[in-house]
Amino acid sequence: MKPPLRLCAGLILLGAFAAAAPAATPAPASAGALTVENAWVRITPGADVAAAYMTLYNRSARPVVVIGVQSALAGHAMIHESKLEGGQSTMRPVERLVVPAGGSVKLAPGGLHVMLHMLAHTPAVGEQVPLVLQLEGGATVSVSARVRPLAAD
Ligand SMILES: [Cu+2]
Repeated sequence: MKPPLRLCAGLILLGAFAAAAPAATPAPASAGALTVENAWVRITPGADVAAAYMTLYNRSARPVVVIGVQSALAGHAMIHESKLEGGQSTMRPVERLVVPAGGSVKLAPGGLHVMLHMLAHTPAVGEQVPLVLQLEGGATVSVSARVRPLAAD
């Protein structure tokens, strides 16, 4: 019952963000080809880990590869992918996240996410969490991800 609902919620959230764009969201970050939109963080109260989600758009004619991520808030950050295996949700690190030429990759609950470990503090709802994506070839993309309430997904 959850996957179809999640899709609907995602579309509604996108709509809400589009409507609020001029005032409430920072300008999209980009380093050449890669643009990041709708970045947000989900926290778990009392935990020293959190997950960040976003959509990566590549408007160039060549693939863009994300090879790492850092955050001033987290002692360690990496890209993970959640998968259901034998009825259990497992996570594995993603060393190279390829955003295809002219395409996009969505990091969303239940799938790809940025795992933030060793948080300096648990960020409050509404706080902006800084992230830096490291691209193959040496470029970086700075992203500001807003902490949403737990029920946001
Ligand atoms: Cu994870």
